[in-house]
Parts: sequence; C-alpha cells; structure tokens
Amino acid sequence: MNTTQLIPDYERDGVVRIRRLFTPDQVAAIRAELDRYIREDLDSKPADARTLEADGKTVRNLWRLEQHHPALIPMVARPDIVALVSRLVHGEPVLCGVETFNKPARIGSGVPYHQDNAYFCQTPPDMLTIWIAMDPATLENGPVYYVRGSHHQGMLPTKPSGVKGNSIGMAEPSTVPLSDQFCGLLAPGDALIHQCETIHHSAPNTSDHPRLGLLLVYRGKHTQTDPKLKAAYTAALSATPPA
Ligand SMILES: O=C(O)CCC(=O)C(=O)O
Repeated sequence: MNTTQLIPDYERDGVVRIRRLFTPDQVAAIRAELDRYIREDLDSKPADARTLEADGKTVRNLWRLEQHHPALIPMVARPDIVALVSRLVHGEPVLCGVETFNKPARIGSGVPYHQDNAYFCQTPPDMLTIWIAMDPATLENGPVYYVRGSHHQGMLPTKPSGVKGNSIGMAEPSTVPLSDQFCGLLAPGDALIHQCETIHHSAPNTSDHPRLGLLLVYRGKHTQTDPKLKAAYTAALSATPPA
C-alpha cells in the first residue's frame, strides 16, 4: 500500500479512498462468511447484535462482530492495515468494532448527517472507520458522502435522530452542497477511511442493487471517554435502541 500521499490527504480531508484493498477472492470469502453468520448464527445472538430494516426482517446492520464472530478478524485486520491505522490514530491501534451497513436493495434506509464521535465519545478524536465495499457503491444505491475537512471543526451540536441503528445525528445538517462533498463511489474491495469527526451521511437505497459495507473501527490506545459526549449518546440510544 502506498501511504506517502494517503496520510497527508487523510489529515487534510478527514477521508481517503483506497482502491483494491481486498482482492475479489477475499471479498467473496468475507461475504460468504457474513451470509453464513446471518443465516446460521444471528438468531442465537442478543437482539442488539443487529438492526433490522423497516420490514422487520432484513438486516440493516450487524454490530459487534468482533465479539460475536471473532473468526472474521484475521480475514480483515491485516498487519499492513493495522500498520497504516497506527499512523492515522497517532498511536497503538485498538480494534473497537467490526460491523456492517447492508443497505439492501429497494429497502435500505438512509443514515442522517452525523459525526461518529457522537457515538464513540473519545478524546482526543484519534479514532477512525475503514469502510470496505463488498458491493459496488454507486450513485444509485446510497453511497456515503463526506464533508471534506469537517473534522477540523471538532464536535458540532447533536440531537437524537430517532433512526434505529443511528440514534444520534447533527442538530443541523451541513450546508455544503452535495455536489461539493466527497462521494464514496467504490468497487468491491475498495475502501474509505474516515476520521471520527468527519461529517458524513448516506441516502436510502432505492435501486435494485444492494450496497453492503463492512466497517472496521479503530482508536488509538491513548484515547479516553469524554463524559459529556457519552451522556448525550446514552440519552439518544435509550430513546432509540438499535433493536
Ligand atoms: O454505510 C453507510 O451508509 C453509513 C456509514 C456510516 O455512517 C459510518 O461509516 O460511520
């Protein structure tokens, strides 16, 4: 992986795209394992191991796969990826979450404008997400849009969103026009890395094609929980639990 340009781009924009982080064979193996987990294991996990779409049966998100399906970790958390993360989180990486945003065809719901640190509640904000495309992410199936450089502003005011699986959003959506935002168009195996205070969102999937993303969340070992952020998140989560 050529990281020479990637690291300054990430520091400047709060989001970068990496082409072909995973090969087609690796994507197929990860997808097969996620499908198997949903089919065979998910029913035996706690209700908050997933969020369902409005139809009450299709998976919107899988949560805490690092606990519920640890065999996935060696498939995705490669040493070269962990080495890059250590540069971006300015310290020793700790894997805090492995999750999915499935965006199933036709019914996949949107994700309101938010900053991830409203959920993660860490200070300093040395925390990031690697969003790995299992399907093509296209203009039609609800790609993630980012406001470049927005992480430099720090945390902006939040409000409970009422959206299952994304309980806390921004009090005011960004005024940056969609056409000026970074659009996360991806081929399977490509990835995005975003800093935890970069503003982002995605639209519902009204297309006939699913848009499955697998997310790895890392923080630097030196970060600590911010009690004010945590109190706001706890209130939003109890208003709209994930399951
Ligand atoms: O996959 C999506 O549509 C949203 C992802 C997201 O909010 C995140 O990566 O924090």
